[in-house]
Amino acid sequence: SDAERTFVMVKPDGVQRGLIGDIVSRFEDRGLKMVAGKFMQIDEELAHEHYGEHEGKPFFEGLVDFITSGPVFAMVWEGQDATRQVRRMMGETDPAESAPGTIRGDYGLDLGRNVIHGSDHEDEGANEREIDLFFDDDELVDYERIDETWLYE
Ligand code: YYY
Ligand code: MG
Repeated sequence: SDAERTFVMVKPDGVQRGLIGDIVSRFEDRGLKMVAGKFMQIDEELAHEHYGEHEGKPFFEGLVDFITSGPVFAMVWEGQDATRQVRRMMGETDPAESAPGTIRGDYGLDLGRNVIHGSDHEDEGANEREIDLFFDDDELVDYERIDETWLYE
């Protein structure tokens, strides 16, 4: 398998609403492997770096206020085609446009409160950039899941 790593984060609304466990379970059940996880508070500087591509847009200040408003659960997930598969499981950016069965489609109604972040698979290298921004190298753990030989041909 061509294993790939992607950055995922339960946003402050997801944490406050008690959705961490469910979201982690969805990725675990899919066969993805968690290789890093950190419960943390994002400060203003990290928020600006993480969402730098959106600086200047009308929703930017609200987005920074929201993402710094409470704890988040940052993770790195590994697996075949992980970045794209996580985005598919998340749904669309707007929960109102997200299919039921997706995370945003099951748990959100409002664009500005969409529960989860995942690296953009259409933005080359976004996954590695975001992993580096949130985690030190020694926070990423190499190990095998017992079901790995059954998950991949
Ligand atoms: O990658 P993704 O989170 O799906 O969407 P982005 O276009 O990168 O926007 C980041 C974040 O900003 C989005 O999750 C919600 C918020 N946002 C917003 O509040 N209003 C918009 N018109 C667009 C995005
Ligand atoms: Mg994005």
